[in-house]
Amino acid sequence: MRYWSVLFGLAAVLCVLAFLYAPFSPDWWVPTAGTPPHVISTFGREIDSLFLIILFITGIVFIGTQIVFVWASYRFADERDAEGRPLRQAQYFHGSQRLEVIWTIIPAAILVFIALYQMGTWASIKFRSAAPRVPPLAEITGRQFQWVIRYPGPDGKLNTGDDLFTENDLHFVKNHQVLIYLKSQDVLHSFYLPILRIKQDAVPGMTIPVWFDSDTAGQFELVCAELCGWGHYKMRGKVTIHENEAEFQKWVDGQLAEQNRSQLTMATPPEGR
Ligand SMILES: [Cu+2]
Repeated sequence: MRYWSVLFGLAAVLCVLAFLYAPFSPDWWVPTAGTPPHVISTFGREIDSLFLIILFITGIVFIGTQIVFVWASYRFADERDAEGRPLRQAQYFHGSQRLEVIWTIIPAAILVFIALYQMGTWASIKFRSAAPRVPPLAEITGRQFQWVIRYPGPDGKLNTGDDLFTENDLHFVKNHQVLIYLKSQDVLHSFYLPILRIKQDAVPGMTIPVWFDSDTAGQFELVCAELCGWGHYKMRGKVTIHENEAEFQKWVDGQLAEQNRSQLTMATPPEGR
């Protein structure tokens, strides 16, 4: 049955074509900001280059193993003579220790290489010592099922009476280092900004700093990447990256006015009562 080897070969060719096409498709991996650039943050570029290196290594291994696989299934296909007897006798052998050592050491070496190679990127995204020394933009609390975002009010300080609250609505300014504090009120959530390649679990009882930047203004997605209950899908927020500080401040002022107005109407009893 030589046909099988042809089928396996075609499947492998299809996979490789998909690999090769992927980087040229605008939404090839996670949402992107048009083409080019695929990615709009410092960490995003580092993460994507790590991703490409791993894709390259696994791609080479895939192509190599598929070639051997297709060749073997073609070369050693079951063949019979006119009377239906096999042309070849199967042979048993015990395996090769040398080969096993080789194919254990090579993947181990590749894993060690990747582990060491990504350390710098990991440190710059996750080590608290790498956090930018800037005042926090906001405190973001995940809860079933929304992101509650608390910005400092006019006094510029978080956790004071004049803070601004929004739901699922994150704003910041492009080309600025952004620092937020991440919390959870109930269960595990995961703060995920796909366009910036930022993902961090929100853990009940912990306040976790998260930092990022963006070199492009626009509107993108903020999602929860941890199945956190029946309404998990509702934890989809909007990220607005403003062109400049003034534009951002205008938005903050508008929201603050809105917030104060609604608080006033709540505090004032309706007429005639
Ligand atoms: Cu969630």
